[in-house]
Amino acid sequence: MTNIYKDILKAKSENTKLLAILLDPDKVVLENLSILISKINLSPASHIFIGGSQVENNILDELIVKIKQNCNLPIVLFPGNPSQISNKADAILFLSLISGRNSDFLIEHQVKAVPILKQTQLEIISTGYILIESGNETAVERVSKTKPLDRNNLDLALATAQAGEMLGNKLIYLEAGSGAKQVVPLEMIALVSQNIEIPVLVGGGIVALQGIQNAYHAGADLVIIGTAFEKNNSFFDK
Ligand code: 1GP
Repeated sequence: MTNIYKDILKAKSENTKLLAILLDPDKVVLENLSILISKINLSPASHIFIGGSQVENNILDELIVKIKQNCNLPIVLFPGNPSQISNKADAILFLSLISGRNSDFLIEHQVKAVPILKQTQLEIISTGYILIESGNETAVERVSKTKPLDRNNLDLALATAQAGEMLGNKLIYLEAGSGAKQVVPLEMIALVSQNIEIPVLVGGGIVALQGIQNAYHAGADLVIIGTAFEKNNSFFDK
Protein backbone atom coordinates (compact mmCIF):
# COMPACT_ATOMS: atom_id res chain seq x y z
CA MET A 1 0.00 0.00 0.00
CA THR A 2 1.28 3.45 -0.91
CA ASN A 3 1.43 6.52 1.33
CA ILE A 4 0.11 9.03 -1.13
CA TYR A 5 -2.30 10.70 1.27
CA LYS A 6 0.35 10.90 4.00
CA ASP A 7 2.67 12.58 1.50
CA ILE A 8 -0.03 15.11 0.54
CA LEU A 9 -0.52 15.94 4.23
CA LYS A 10 3.23 16.28 4.69
CA ALA A 11 3.46 18.63 1.70
CA LYS A 12 0.62 20.71 3.12
CA SER A 13 2.30 20.94 6.52
CA GLU A 14 5.49 22.13 4.81
CA ASN A 15 3.60 24.46 2.46
CA THR A 16 4.94 22.59 -0.55
CA LYS A 17 2.48 22.96 -3.41
CA LEU A 18 1.53 19.94 -5.49
CA LEU A 19 0.55 19.58 -9.13
CA ALA A 20 -1.34 16.79 -10.87
CA ILE A 21 -1.46 16.28 -14.62
CA LEU A 22 -4.80 14.74 -15.53
CA LEU A 23 -4.72 12.27 -18.41
CA ASP A 24 -7.88 11.11 -20.11
CA PRO A 25 -7.11 7.60 -21.46
CA ASP A 26 -9.54 8.17 -24.30
CA LYS A 27 -7.48 11.07 -25.54
CA VAL A 28 -3.99 9.68 -25.05
CA VAL A 29 -2.51 8.30 -28.27
CA LEU A 30 -0.42 5.31 -27.18
CA GLU A 31 2.06 5.81 -30.04
CA ASN A 32 2.86 9.26 -28.66
CA LEU A 33 3.12 8.08 -25.08
CA SER A 34 6.91 8.19 -24.80
CA ILE A 35 6.96 11.89 -25.75
CA LEU A 36 4.09 12.57 -23.36
CA ILE A 37 5.91 10.82 -20.51
CA SER A 38 9.15 12.67 -21.20
CA LYS A 39 7.21 15.95 -21.02
CA ILE A 40 5.59 14.87 -17.75
CA ASN A 41 9.01 13.92 -16.35
CA LEU A 42 10.33 17.39 -17.23
CA SER A 43 7.30 19.14 -15.74
CA PRO A 44 6.81 20.14 -12.08
CA ALA A 45 4.05 17.53 -11.71
CA SER A 46 3.99 15.62 -8.43
CA HIS A 47 1.14 13.27 -9.40
CA ILE A 48 -0.59 11.83 -12.44
CA PHE A 49 -4.35 11.64 -12.24
CA ILE A 50 -6.13 9.35 -14.69
CA GLY A 51 -9.79 9.62 -15.53
CA GLY A 52 -12.37 10.50 -18.09
CA SER A 53 -16.03 10.15 -18.87
CA GLN A 54 -16.03 7.07 -21.16
CA VAL A 55 -12.96 5.09 -20.20
CA GLU A 56 -12.75 1.32 -20.75
CA ASN A 57 -10.79 -0.63 -18.16
CA ASN A 58 -8.54 -2.47 -20.63
CA ILE A 59 -7.22 0.83 -22.01
CA LEU A 60 -6.64 2.00 -18.46
CA ASP A 61 -4.52 -0.99 -17.45
CA GLU A 62 -2.36 -0.78 -20.55
CA LEU A 63 -1.87 2.95 -20.22
CA ILE A 64 -0.88 2.79 -16.57
CA VAL A 65 1.55 -0.08 -17.10
CA LYS A 66 3.22 1.84 -19.93
CA ILE A 67 3.46 5.06 -17.91
CA LYS A 68 4.98 3.22 -14.97
CA GLN A 69 7.74 1.81 -17.16
CA ASN A 70 9.17 5.30 -17.62
CA CYS A 71 7.78 7.50 -14.88
CA ASN A 72 7.96 7.29 -11.10
CA LEU A 73 5.17 9.70 -10.23
CA PRO A 74 2.28 8.28 -8.20
CA ILE A 75 -0.71 7.40 -10.36
CA VAL A 76 -4.07 8.27 -8.88
CA LEU A 77 -7.37 7.22 -10.42
CA PHE A 78 -9.95 9.96 -10.80
CA PRO A 79 -12.91 7.86 -11.92
CA GLY A 80 -16.19 8.91 -13.45
CA ASN A 81 -17.84 5.60 -12.56
CA PRO A 82 -17.00 2.18 -11.03
CA SER A 83 -15.85 0.71 -14.34
CA GLN A 84 -12.83 3.00 -14.23
CA ILE A 85 -10.85 1.11 -11.63
CA SER A 86 -7.47 -0.41 -12.33
CA ASN A 87 -5.32 -2.22 -9.82
CA LYS A 88 -2.28 -1.09 -11.79
CA ALA A 89 -2.65 2.41 -10.31
CA ASP A 90 -1.40 3.42 -6.86
CA ALA A 91 -4.44 5.13 -5.40
CA ILE A 92 -7.97 6.23 -6.14
CA LEU A 93 -9.84 9.41 -5.30
CA PHE A 94 -12.98 7.85 -3.84
CA LEU A 95 -15.22 10.71 -4.86
CA SER A 96 -18.57 11.77 -3.54
CA LEU A 97 -20.17 14.62 -5.50
CA ILE A 98 -21.33 16.55 -2.44
CA SER A 99 -22.34 19.69 -4.35
CA GLY A 100 -25.05 17.63 -6.08
CA ARG A 101 -28.15 15.82 -4.94
CA ASN A 102 -27.96 12.84 -7.27
CA SER A 103 -27.73 9.78 -5.01
CA ASP A 104 -25.92 7.81 -7.75
CA PHE A 105 -22.92 10.10 -7.39
CA LEU A 106 -23.26 10.57 -3.64
CA ILE A 107 -23.31 6.87 -2.67
CA GLU A 108 -24.64 4.44 -5.32
CA HIS A 109 -21.52 4.26 -7.51
CA GLN A 110 -19.39 4.01 -4.38
CA VAL A 111 -21.36 0.99 -3.11
CA LYS A 112 -20.97 -0.68 -6.51
CA ALA A 113 -17.25 0.05 -6.53
CA VAL A 114 -16.52 -1.61 -3.19
CA PRO A 115 -16.41 -5.27 -4.35
CA ILE A 116 -14.02 -4.21 -7.12
CA LEU A 117 -11.87 -2.12 -4.81
CA LYS A 118 -11.66 -4.96 -2.29
CA GLN A 119 -9.84 -6.99 -4.96
CA THR A 120 -7.14 -4.34 -5.35
CA GLN A 121 -4.31 -2.89 -3.29
CA LEU A 122 -5.29 0.67 -4.22
CA GLU A 123 -4.92 3.32 -1.56
CA ILE A 124 -8.41 4.72 -1.08
CA ILE A 125 -8.56 8.49 -0.59
CA SER A 126 -12.09 9.65 0.18
CA THR A 127 -12.70 13.00 -1.47
CA GLY A 128 -15.53 15.50 -1.18
CA TYR A 129 -16.00 16.61 -4.77
CA ILE A 130 -17.59 20.04 -5.19
CA LEU A 131 -18.62 21.29 -8.61
CA ILE A 132 -18.65 25.07 -8.99
CA GLU A 133 -20.56 26.96 -11.66
CA SER A 134 -18.11 27.98 -14.37
CA GLY A 135 -19.98 29.76 -17.16
CA ASN A 136 -20.55 26.69 -19.34
CA GLU A 137 -22.07 23.24 -18.90
CA THR A 138 -19.16 20.90 -18.26
CA ALA A 139 -19.01 17.11 -18.67
CA VAL A 140 -19.30 16.55 -14.90
CA GLU A 141 -22.54 18.51 -14.83
CA ARG A 142 -23.91 16.72 -17.89
CA VAL A 143 -22.93 13.21 -16.81
CA SER A 144 -23.90 13.60 -13.14
CA LYS A 145 -27.09 15.52 -13.92
CA THR A 146 -26.39 17.80 -10.97
CA LYS A 147 -26.31 21.55 -10.63
CA PRO A 148 -23.00 23.12 -9.72
CA LEU A 149 -22.85 25.50 -6.76
CA ASP A 150 -23.42 29.19 -7.46
CA ARG A 151 -19.93 30.67 -7.89
CA ASN A 152 -20.98 33.77 -5.95
CA ASN A 153 -22.34 31.88 -2.95
CA LEU A 154 -19.16 31.56 -0.93
CA ASP A 155 -21.00 30.63 2.27
CA LEU A 156 -22.64 27.64 0.61
CA ALA A 157 -19.35 26.47 -0.86
CA LEU A 158 -17.73 26.73 2.56
CA ALA A 159 -20.55 24.91 4.34
CA THR A 160 -20.44 22.18 1.68
CA ALA A 161 -16.69 21.77 2.10
CA GLN A 162 -17.02 21.74 5.90
CA ALA A 163 -19.79 19.13 5.68
CA GLY A 164 -17.47 17.06 3.49
CA GLU A 165 -14.74 17.35 6.10
CA MET A 166 -17.10 16.50 8.96
CA LEU A 167 -18.26 13.43 7.04
CA GLY A 168 -14.68 12.20 7.14
CA ASN A 169 -13.43 13.01 3.66
CA LYS A 170 -9.66 13.30 3.46
CA LEU A 171 -9.59 15.85 0.66
CA ILE A 172 -11.85 18.54 -0.74
CA TYR A 173 -11.75 18.99 -4.52
CA LEU A 174 -13.08 22.31 -5.82
CA GLU A 175 -13.89 21.58 -9.45
CA ALA A 176 -14.88 24.06 -12.16
CA GLY A 177 -15.08 21.16 -14.66
CA SER A 178 -12.78 20.15 -17.46
CA GLY A 179 -12.52 22.90 -20.06
CA ALA A 180 -14.39 25.35 -17.83
CA LYS A 181 -14.70 28.92 -19.08
CA GLN A 182 -14.20 30.31 -15.59
CA VAL A 183 -11.92 28.86 -12.93
CA VAL A 184 -12.95 28.38 -9.30
CA PRO A 185 -13.10 31.89 -7.78
CA LEU A 186 -9.95 32.70 -5.82
CA GLU A 187 -11.99 34.09 -2.90
CA MET A 188 -13.74 30.73 -2.68
CA ILE A 189 -10.45 28.83 -2.61
CA ALA A 190 -9.21 31.20 0.10
CA LEU A 191 -12.32 30.94 2.25
CA VAL A 192 -12.49 27.15 2.03
CA SER A 193 -8.78 26.54 2.57
CA GLN A 194 -8.69 28.86 5.60
CA ASN A 195 -11.63 27.15 7.24
CA ILE A 196 -10.96 23.44 6.83
CA GLU A 197 -8.00 21.37 7.98
CA ILE A 198 -7.82 18.86 5.14
CA PRO A 199 -6.00 19.59 1.86
CA VAL A 200 -7.81 21.46 -0.91
CA LEU A 201 -7.52 20.40 -4.55
CA VAL A 202 -8.47 22.84 -7.28
CA GLY A 203 -8.99 22.21 -10.98
CA GLY A 204 -10.94 23.03 -14.08
CA GLY A 205 -10.30 25.63 -16.75
CA ILE A 206 -6.76 26.59 -15.75
CA VAL A 207 -5.00 27.40 -19.01
CA ALA A 208 -1.94 29.42 -17.92
CA LEU A 209 0.92 28.94 -15.50
CA GLN A 210 -0.21 32.12 -13.73
CA GLY A 211 -3.55 30.44 -13.06
CA ILE A 212 -1.74 27.70 -11.15
CA GLN A 213 0.14 30.28 -9.08
CA ASN A 214 -3.07 32.19 -8.41
CA ALA A 215 -4.73 29.04 -7.08
CA TYR A 216 -1.70 28.28 -4.88
CA HIS A 217 -1.62 31.82 -3.51
CA ALA A 218 -5.32 31.61 -2.72
CA GLY A 219 -4.71 28.44 -0.70
CA ALA A 220 -4.92 25.42 -3.03
CA ASP A 221 -2.65 22.59 -1.89
CA LEU A 222 -2.80 20.69 -5.17
CA VAL A 223 -3.78 21.98 -8.61
CA ILE A 224 -4.99 19.76 -11.44
CA ILE A 225 -4.17 20.54 -15.08
CA GLY A 226 -5.89 18.52 -17.78
CA THR A 227 -6.95 20.22 -21.01
CA ALA A 228 -4.08 22.74 -21.20
CA PHE A 229 -1.46 19.96 -21.10
CA GLU A 230 -3.52 17.71 -23.32
CA LYS A 231 -3.64 20.43 -25.99
CA ASN A 232 -0.04 21.42 -25.59
CA ASN A 233 2.45 18.95 -24.10
CA SER A 234 4.99 21.80 -23.93
CA PHE A 235 2.73 23.70 -21.52
CA PHE A 236 5.24 23.47 -18.69
CA ASP A 237 8.38 24.06 -20.77
CA LYS A 238 8.49 27.72 -19.81
C1 1GP B 1 -11.08 18.31 -14.54
O1 1GP B 1 -10.13 19.66 -12.85
C2 1GP B 1 -9.83 18.87 -13.94
O2 1GP B 1 -11.65 17.41 -13.69
C3 1GP B 1 -8.98 19.55 -14.97
O3 1GP B 1 -9.69 20.46 -15.76
O4 1GP B 1 -9.17 19.88 -18.11
O5 1GP B 1 -9.92 22.18 -17.52
O6 1GP B 1 -7.64 21.39 -16.86
P1 1GP B 1 -9.06 21.01 -17.13
